[in-house]
Amino acid sequence: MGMGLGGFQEANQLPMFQEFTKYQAHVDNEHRMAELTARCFDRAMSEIGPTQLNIPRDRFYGEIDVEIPRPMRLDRGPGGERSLDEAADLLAAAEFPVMISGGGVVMGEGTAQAVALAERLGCPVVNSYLHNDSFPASHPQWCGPLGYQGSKAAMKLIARADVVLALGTRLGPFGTLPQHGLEYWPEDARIIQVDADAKMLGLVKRIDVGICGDAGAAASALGDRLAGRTLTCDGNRSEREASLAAEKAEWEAELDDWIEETDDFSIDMIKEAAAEEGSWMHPRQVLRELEKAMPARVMVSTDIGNINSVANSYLRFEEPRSFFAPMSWGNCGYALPTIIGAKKAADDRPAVAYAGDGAWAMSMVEVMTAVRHDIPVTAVVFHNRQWGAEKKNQVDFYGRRFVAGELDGGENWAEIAQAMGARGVRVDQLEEVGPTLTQAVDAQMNDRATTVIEVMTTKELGDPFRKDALRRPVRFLDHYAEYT
Ligand SMILES: Cc1ncc(C[n+]2csc(CCOP(=O)(O)OP(=O)(O)O)c2C)c(N)n1
Ligand SMILES: [Mg+2]
Repeated sequence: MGMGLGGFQEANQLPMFQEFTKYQAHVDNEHRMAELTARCFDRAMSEIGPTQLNIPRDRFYGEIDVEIPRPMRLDRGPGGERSLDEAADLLAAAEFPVMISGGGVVMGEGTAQAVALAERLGCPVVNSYLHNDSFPASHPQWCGPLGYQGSKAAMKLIARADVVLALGTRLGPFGTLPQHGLEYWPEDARIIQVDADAKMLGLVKRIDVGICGDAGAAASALGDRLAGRTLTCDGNRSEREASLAAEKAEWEAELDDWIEETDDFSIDMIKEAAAEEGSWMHPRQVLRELEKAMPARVMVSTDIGNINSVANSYLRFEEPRSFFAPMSWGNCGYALPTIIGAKKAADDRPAVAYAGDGAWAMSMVEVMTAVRHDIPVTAVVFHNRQWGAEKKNQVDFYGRRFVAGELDGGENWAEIAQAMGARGVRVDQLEEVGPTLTQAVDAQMNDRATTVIEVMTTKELGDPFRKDALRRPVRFLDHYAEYT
């Protein structure tokens, strides 16, 4: 009744949420409450994203007599016959096919179908960006994630592809950009893209065949079309398997040896840390130790930041719905609240969140939510005393002109966690990293304890998010002349 009069907490919420919802409904009349509520859920499922139901306060009161609609769930098929036939022919003639397994495989619960098709093709399988749980990492054909801070093995193998099957992925820029100095996207390859959302087909990358369908259903339809056929790539299967295994072994060895960053800034930071009081670990070494100590069936959420991005190379999963990342939305403060939600949904699985110290400070009050509501989780906080990801841009593009990049308040995140009723452990010795994670996960599963593990790291920085998004500035003022 009072809309537009400036009452308490009045704001027009629809425009605020418009940009990041798939559908919005406003309840103008309580008699439409059930219909619009149902539509919001149906659209969230069919359009695969968030929807908003906007209910003015006074619409909550009153009695209505309606039939509550039953959920409507799309039965998504494999896609059109013509596009599936064309795709099957391309795959049958491919010398070096490569599969990208994306989030659509996870959301469509199509892992088994993706595995079966990959095995028929004997091809390398790479994960799309931050969908490391879209193919079992122990599978011999798994090569790791493509894109930012991804696997060199995945990139080198896809670079050789003559046909790419992009299964359930929008092929977003973050996941297809050059990385580790490799321009790996196979420009001359024939690209087959499968996505449940037609608007994603051919959006970022040129494609040859677009299949609008469910990733799992499309994989099995393609498998059916290839059954009984002799494929060109059957002829070179053993050579392809050998090069796949060799690339994987080489990348693993490189990760084992990649203890510290070697750019000028990182070298300076390592020296600085050595001269400082206290003990500081190399982020990559910590990530490797955490990886080794990850329990079976773990769910991991990662935040946005430099160390969290580097973590991409060290996170491997066996089952879908194990990896939660803010994706291209990129919101700091994502990991802890997300893992609390995941734990609530899957209480029988260990739940671990990674966050940088900056992002942690944006979100850590939720430790109290975990404690108060008995939703035990384990958080790892990378204490590098800086907004590292932002500073990386200032290193690469602005001559180390740091503006508000330091987080040097001397906080003790372990003690802050204890003050919120959780357990808190500070770790500054590499050999303690794995055992501390193991203990915290045991406490989570057996004593329902939430633990914050604070790991003390140097200020080394890995590659930045989007080298392509920044350029060196032209300085017109003497004051800034040296900052280029
Ligand atoms: C809500 C929000 N605010 C700001 C940013 C911009 N941002 C991206 S990464 C980053 C730095 C993160 O620092 P930290 O969490 O300490 O991780 P580090 O890079 O040091 O590993 C910031 C501020 C963002 N992505 N989201
Ligand atoms: Mg930080």
